[in-house]
Amino acid sequence: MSKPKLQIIVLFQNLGEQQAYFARSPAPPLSGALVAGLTPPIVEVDLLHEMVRPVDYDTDADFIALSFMDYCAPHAYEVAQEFRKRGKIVVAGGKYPSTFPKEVIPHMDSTVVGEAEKVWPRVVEDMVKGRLKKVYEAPFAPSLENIPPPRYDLVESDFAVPVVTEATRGCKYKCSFCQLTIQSAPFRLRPIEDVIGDLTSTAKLPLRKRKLAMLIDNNLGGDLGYAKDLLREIAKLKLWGLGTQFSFDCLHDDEFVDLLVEARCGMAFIGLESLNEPSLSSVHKKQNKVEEYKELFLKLKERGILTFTGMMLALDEDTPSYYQSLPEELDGIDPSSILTSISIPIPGTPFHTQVEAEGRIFDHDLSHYEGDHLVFRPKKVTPEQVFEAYQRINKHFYSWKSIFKRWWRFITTMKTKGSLVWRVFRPLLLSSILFKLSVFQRDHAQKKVYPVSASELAADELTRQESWSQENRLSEPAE
Ligand code: B12
Ligand code: SF4
Repeated sequence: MSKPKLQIIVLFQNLGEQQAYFARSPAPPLSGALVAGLTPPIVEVDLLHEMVRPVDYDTDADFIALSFMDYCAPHAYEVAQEFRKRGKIVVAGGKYPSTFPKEVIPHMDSTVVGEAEKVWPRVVEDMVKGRLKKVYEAPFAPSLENIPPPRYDLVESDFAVPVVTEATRGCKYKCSFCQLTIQSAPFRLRPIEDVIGDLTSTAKLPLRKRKLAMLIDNNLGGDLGYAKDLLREIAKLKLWGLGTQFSFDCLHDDEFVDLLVEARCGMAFIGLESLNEPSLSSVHKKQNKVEEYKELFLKLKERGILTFTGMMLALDEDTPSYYQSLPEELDGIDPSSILTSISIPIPGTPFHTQVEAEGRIFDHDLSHYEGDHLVFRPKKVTPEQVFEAYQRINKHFYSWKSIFKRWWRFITTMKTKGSLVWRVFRPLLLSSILFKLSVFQRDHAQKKVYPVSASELAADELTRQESWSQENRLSEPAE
């Protein structure tokens, strides 16, 4: 008899306009492959990332598992409804269902609250035996030992880097806009051998995919001693390229930076967020020091590590004059690529609590909380100024002239040690990553940012005053 089929869907959509938008990011998020890896073999498993292909309502799957974060929740409810109309059993999990379960539960057959590892095998068993409960609560901040390897073999071939994993969970910092501040789980480490196990459980993939990997930790450098030991082990794998992310202050530690090179790290995502000290203070991002940005980013450039950085607009201390000088200041720091986003008051964060209490949120449509819409009034700049700054910064940063100049600066500054083959191969690989990343970000910046016009703002205000009622608001985040 054939097994029942489970399809895991990781939702991803910008819902700001009529047509769907599927991002072409090089790597998938981890949740789908991870949940697939945790699934007991009593079901056949399939994995769909909406980042690269649309949801298929005609699937022959019996069960659907949806993974989503905040801004996709309204979309998730529609997707669940469509599947349930077709007689499928729909289960939800992920950051948003874990934070606001009361919002999600009515839309699903079952909702998993918290991290999947300890609870998912039981959910699948109950699903197959027809005794699914409405809610499953995972233990808070469980140990991260013995997590089975993610099912990279199920990840769509569109992703250039299917091998993503995480070594740690959580972060020791408390930036007020960050999702991690909501439930404040302790910083946890996975056994190094488990992480290496993930990075080597790739036999079913073609060689070019086995040799690239991403550690998608929130902050790999949360425990630098552990991070260094891990990087020493990763170095032995002789990957072609490793991407990772960590907080800016880790760059003070030369040994850590050198070990990144040993582990063949080619790209580091670091959230600079702002070049305006008062704006950084306003969100408690104390570990970032603007006067150190240039010098510490140069350390990475010299070692041949591309810097990809998050830049937030509409922070409370942003001013028109800061926006005016930002493009040139960014040129001085010279990150390889930027992800500019409009600050999101993620529900449940201290930042959200503050702007909500001050009555500054004018757009409560959760599908707009993706970093491309302005949903609240910043203190010192107008919505028009934010939108204009977004456009100007990206136009300047992602003009072909700037992209080529940046590439040239990178390639002429980086030094590579090792065999001749490696010294030739590495700059070629990094150049290709730099151009791909730039084209992706350029495309996103051109297509996906939504202006708030004065009349829209006024209409939003009116709607808010007239019809925004208490029951429309989100419940408190789960304890
Ligand atoms: C990869 C990634 C991305 C990718 C892909 C995201 C996507 N939409 O799929 C990209 C680069 C596109 C991205 C973009 C953004 N991201 Co992002 N991203 C991440 C990152 C680094 C890894 C996600 C991941 O794979 N985590 C690991 C998995 C295992 O964790 P998890 O998803 O929570 O899964 C666990 C549980 O939630 C649960 N679970 C999850 N799914 C399911 C499903 C089922 C059925 C079950 C049972 C359980 C379950 O079990 C899992 C294991 O315990 C996280 C940071 C992090 N390390 O988590 C940020 C993070 C998710 N991103 C975040 C943000 C803010 C953004 C942006 C809004 C940033 C911006 N301003 O532009 C944009 C969103 C833009 C957009 N249009 O999507 C925030 C949170 C967002 C939120 N609202 O909750 C995070 C947490 C970073 C942070 N510290 O604040 N991101
Ligand atoms: S350093 Fe990054 S992961 Fe840590 S709290 Fe701040 S934004 Fe979140």
